[in-house]
Amino acid sequence: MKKILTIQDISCVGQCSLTVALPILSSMGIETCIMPTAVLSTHTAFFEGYTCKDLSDQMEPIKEHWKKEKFSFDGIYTGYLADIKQIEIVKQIVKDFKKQDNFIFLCDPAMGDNGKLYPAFDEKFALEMASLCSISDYIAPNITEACFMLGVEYKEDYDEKYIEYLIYRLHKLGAKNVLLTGVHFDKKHLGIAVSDGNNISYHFEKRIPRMFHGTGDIYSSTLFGGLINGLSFLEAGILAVKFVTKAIKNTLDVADSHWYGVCFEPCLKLLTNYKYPNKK
Ligand code: PXL
Repeated sequence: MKKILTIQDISCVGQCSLTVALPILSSMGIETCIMPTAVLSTHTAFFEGYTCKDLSDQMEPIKEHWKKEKFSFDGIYTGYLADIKQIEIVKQIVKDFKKQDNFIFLCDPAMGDNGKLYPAFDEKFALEMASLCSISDYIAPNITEACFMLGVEYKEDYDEKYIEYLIYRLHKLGAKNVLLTGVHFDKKHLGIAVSDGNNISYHFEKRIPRMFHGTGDIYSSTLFGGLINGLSFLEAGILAVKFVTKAIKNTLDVADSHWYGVCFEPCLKLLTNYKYPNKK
C-alpha cells in the first residue's frame, strides 16, 4: 500500500486543507500521514475572527522523530503553509524524505484566488513559495498564484499565449511538471492546462456558474492521489477536474446550508471505484 505525507493546515470547520485531503486520499486507498502547519478554527475566507495557532515550532521536532523511526513515504503533497519560515522547513523535509526515484513531490502553492492573496500572505511570501515550486516534481497553482509567484499581471480575460507564457515561466523556475487550474477561454467552460515541459494539453468541463471555496484543495488532493496510484499527469489532472465538477454539482442542492465549502463526501465512491494502474 502506498504511504504519503501531506503538509498543510487543519481548518477545523470549513471543508479545506487536511479535512479534505485525508478523506480523498484515504478513499483512493492511500495511507495518509499528516504534518499540520497550523490549527485554525475555520478557513480564512468568509469567516471573521478565526483563531490560528501556528505550529512552525513543531515541524522540525516531528521530522526528526520520524527520521529516528526510519519512516519513509512514497510522496509528499504540500498545501497551505501558515508562515514564511515554514517554506524552508518544508524544503528540508522534502530533502530528507525524497529517497527513491519514483518519489513524487507535489506543491500546491495555496495562497490566493481571484487575483488576490489570502489574508495571511504578502508578495514576499509568494516569492518564497516560488522557490518551493522550483524544487517540485509537480506544481498545481491557479492563475492568481502563478501571477504572484512570477510577478506577472493577473488577467481575467486572456488568450492561449498568456497561459503558455505563465507555464513557460513556471518551468523556468525549475518545476518539472506544471498544471494550471481555473483556465478558461470562453464563459461556458473551465478546466486545466497540463505541461510536462514539452507539450501543453488542455481539458475543460462545462462551467457550473457558481463559485465554492476549497475547490483547489479538493483538486490537488485528487491529482496527487491519481499520480501516486500510477495515473499519468494528464489522466490524474482530468480525474481531478471530473471529481471537482461532480462535487460542485452535488453542493448546488445544499448550497444554502453549505456555503463555506464543497460537499464532496457523497462523490468519494468515484475515487474508490476508479481503476488505477498500480493500486495494490
Ligand atoms: O483552501 C485553501 C485554504 C487552506 N487553509 C486555510 C485557508 C484557505 C483559503 O482561504 O484560509 C486556512
